[in-house]
Amino acid sequence: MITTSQLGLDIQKIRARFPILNQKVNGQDLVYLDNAASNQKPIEVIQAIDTYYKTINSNVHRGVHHLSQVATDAYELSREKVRKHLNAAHTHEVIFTRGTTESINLVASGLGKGLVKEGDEIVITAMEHHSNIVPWQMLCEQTGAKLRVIPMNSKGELELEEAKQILNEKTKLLSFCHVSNALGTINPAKELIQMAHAVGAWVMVDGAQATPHLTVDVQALDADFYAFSSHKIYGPTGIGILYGKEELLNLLPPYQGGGEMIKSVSFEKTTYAELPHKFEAGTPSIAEGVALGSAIDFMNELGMDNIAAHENALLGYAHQELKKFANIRFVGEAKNKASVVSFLLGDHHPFDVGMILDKLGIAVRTGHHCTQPIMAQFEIPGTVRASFSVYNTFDEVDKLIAGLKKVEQMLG
Ligand code: 7TS
Repeated sequence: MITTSQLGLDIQKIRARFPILNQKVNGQDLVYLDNAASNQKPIEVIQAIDTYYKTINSNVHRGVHHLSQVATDAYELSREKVRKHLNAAHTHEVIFTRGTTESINLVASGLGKGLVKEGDEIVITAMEHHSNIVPWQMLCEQTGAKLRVIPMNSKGELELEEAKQILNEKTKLLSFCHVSNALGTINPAKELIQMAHAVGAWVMVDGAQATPHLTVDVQALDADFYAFSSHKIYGPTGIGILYGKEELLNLLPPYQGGGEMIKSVSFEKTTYAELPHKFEAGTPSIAEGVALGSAIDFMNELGMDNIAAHENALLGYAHQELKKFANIRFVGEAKNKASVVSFLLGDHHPFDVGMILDKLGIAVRTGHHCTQPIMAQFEIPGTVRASFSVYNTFDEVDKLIAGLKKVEQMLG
């Protein structure tokens, strides 16, 4: 058993910053391995929300009074932190949304207002979360455009040769996950973006599972749109980001109408605010936005490379130990993977495995992970998924393995 990270981070010290981890579940120390669904929050993020409401709560972009200005500054500082984190060219290319799902819907809905027409094609991949399927299906239903899907092989890697055939001059947009939530596959984002740009298509990247683990540089990738959720990167729920290139965000019509997003309103004509406010109707999640900035500070303090190195070590160790089960079936065996291991143990239903692990205090995700087409391709009802964050330990991987041995004893 390896007890500490050999990679420069003091994991016990990091764990101490996550109050939620220090608890018993069903009489056992909590082992939280459902990080791909939502990861836990360090004390700095929790305190940022507390401090916000205790000291600066006020509506943003409105008042000349002191609190409103301080709240606006704190909220806008977070936007700048996100810009820097993604290496976006401009702060106004960073739109606050409710999360990845809303970011994708914002773009799909905007394209539906005259930018996508019958005969156009929208391309996604076989490994998308429902959030990156359904909005495009709705857009296609509405406009008569056609949805096309880049297939993947049995390891859970995209078929790039087929992608070249599928992308063509009719393709209006390619949208794909940077990292798959169910398989852990890291997709070759830059290559896919180049392929789509070569046929004149725009590209949206679903970064929900990449931003917790990888350094993302939207300019180096040349992504047109990039979406992620705060709650998967140690930040609060209810807030996320849509990055978009300025010229494309200017082309897209507003998503929702209301306060904040206008320049002037009369009953005859309304004009819209400049970016980013054009896409931010209504009072936003201010405390959450401020706390997202603290989550980004947390990740930068640790270093994205250190986070990735620790998580990769955990993933490697988990694979090595899981392989020792004679009847394990891995779902997702791509060469390039991040932080997720999905598997089936014999013919035990994932729910049964998950329930027994829960009795042992071990939280894993079971089911289809909002990726039913992936499960259909592999002809399985779902998987057991363990996913790692920086605070997880090798000891916790050992507990997972011991838990699975118990599952075998109980279920045969
Ligand atoms: N895209 C991917 C790749 C995701 O993993 C998720 C959430 C979403 C989009 C949607 O993010 P949201 O924050 O807008 O809900 N994934 C998961 C998961 O794997 N288990 O629970 C949620």
